[in-house]
Amino acid sequence: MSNTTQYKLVYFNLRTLGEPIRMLFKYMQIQFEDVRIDPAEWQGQVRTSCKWLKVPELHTTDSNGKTYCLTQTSAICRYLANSYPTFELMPTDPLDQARCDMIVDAVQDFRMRMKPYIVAKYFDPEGCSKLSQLKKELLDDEFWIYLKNMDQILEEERGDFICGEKVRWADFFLANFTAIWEEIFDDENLLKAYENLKKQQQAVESLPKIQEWIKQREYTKI
Ligand SMILES: N[C@@H](CCC(=O)N[C@@H](CS)C(=O)NCC(=O)O)C(=O)O
Repeated sequence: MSNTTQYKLVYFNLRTLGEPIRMLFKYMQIQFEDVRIDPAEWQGQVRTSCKWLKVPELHTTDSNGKTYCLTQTSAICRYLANSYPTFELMPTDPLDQARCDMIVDAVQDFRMRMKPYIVAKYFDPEGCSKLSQLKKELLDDEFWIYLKNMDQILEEERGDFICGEKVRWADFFLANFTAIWEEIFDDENLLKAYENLKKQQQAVESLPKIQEWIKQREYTKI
């Protein structure tokens, strides 16, 4: 991969699915254009200009001027990890690769499950009335199973990260979402019973380049 490749990330002014990609760029110190769409402008031409009517999109231009538009967050993350092997963000062991995919897919499943709660909390002016019931349904039902299973996957490894002592691409994804979950449920003790998840989040946030990025980035609720 040429280091003259240019990157443009298109996403909303949110952390959610854009942030794991931004963190990868920041960790590897690779320049990228961080385009943030105003949600008010999303409907209409901005939306239809997106290949699959969804963001994130990663536009790349290589040193020969060839351009690509990549979609699907985990595909973009894996592409970046594979493009710069010196950072060892893509594990070589197939089991570790599966561990990364398993965690990221579980987070994505739960993200979909949470959508009604997020819409009620942040995007529906009348959502307040439904919020406590939706929160109860999520927390009483599946959420703890997801947290417990992910915590156990981390427990199997002797290190702070998903695959042990070395940070991998999926670590940015997981740490981003556990931090968001603590905030959207207004509960800084959400991970108290899931020590391995908390340790993983803190290990990612303590990486010097990530620490620097967290200090400088604009705060967004999700
Ligand atoms: N599977 C896709 C999901 C992308 C997605 O759902 N993006 C949302 C933002 S988080 C979006 O574009 N929503 C606007 C819409 O659906 O109109 C991925 O992982 O990138």
